[in-house]
Amino acid sequence: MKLYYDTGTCSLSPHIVALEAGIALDIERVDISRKPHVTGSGHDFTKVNPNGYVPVLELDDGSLLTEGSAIVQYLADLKPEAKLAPAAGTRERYLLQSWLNFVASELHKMYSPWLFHPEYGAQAQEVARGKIAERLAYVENHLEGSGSYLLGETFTAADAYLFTIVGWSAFAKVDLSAFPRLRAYMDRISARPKVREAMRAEGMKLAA
Ligand SMILES: N[C@@H](CCC(=O)N[C@@H](CS)C(=O)NCC(=O)O)C(=O)O
Repeated sequence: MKLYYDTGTCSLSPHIVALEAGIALDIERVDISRKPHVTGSGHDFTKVNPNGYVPVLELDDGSLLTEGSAIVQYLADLKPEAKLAPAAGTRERYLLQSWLNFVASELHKMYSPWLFHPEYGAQAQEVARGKIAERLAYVENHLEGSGSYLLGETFTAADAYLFTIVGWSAFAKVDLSAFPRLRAYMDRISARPKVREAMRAEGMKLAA
């Protein structure tokens, strides 16, 4: 299996899930800052994903799976014993999907494009930061009752995704000082050996 990724982007989430699950994964970088997008091996990335974005998972039979929320569930279901996703059909699985969708639509797409494209201007960025702060307050409140992770004491695919997106905060100038539980959650996840391994493999800077 191969994951098309770019360093520190949302594709870090499936990368973490694969390593946490013990799944051997080839990775190929796509420099999404360069247009047209070209894969590390020199191929036109739009042939892989016509939408031009990572992550994309290429399965061993050559078929392709896109959309991070689907990819992490696919990977998690390959190794149920790793408990990265509750069993399909259970109420807990719907809670996982609820969080994945929350992160995708309420956070991921609020940080990006607004905070990564200066051409939107300072006013749009401040509106986005305000909306993100509201959503992070909701997460902060949830973490008060949930335990160490979003679904309780077990790290799941939803945590890999939330960690990845909230990890953009310093770059995007999103202030986390009002969210002590969220900051402790980020520290807890960034200390996980497989999370560090994924970040190192992508060439990211690790906290001491
Ligand atoms: N809907 C997609 C969005 C993925 C996405 O936004 N990927 C960004 C990196 S975080 C990207 O590759 N952007 C490059 C582009 O759109 O050209 C998903 O949830 O997987």
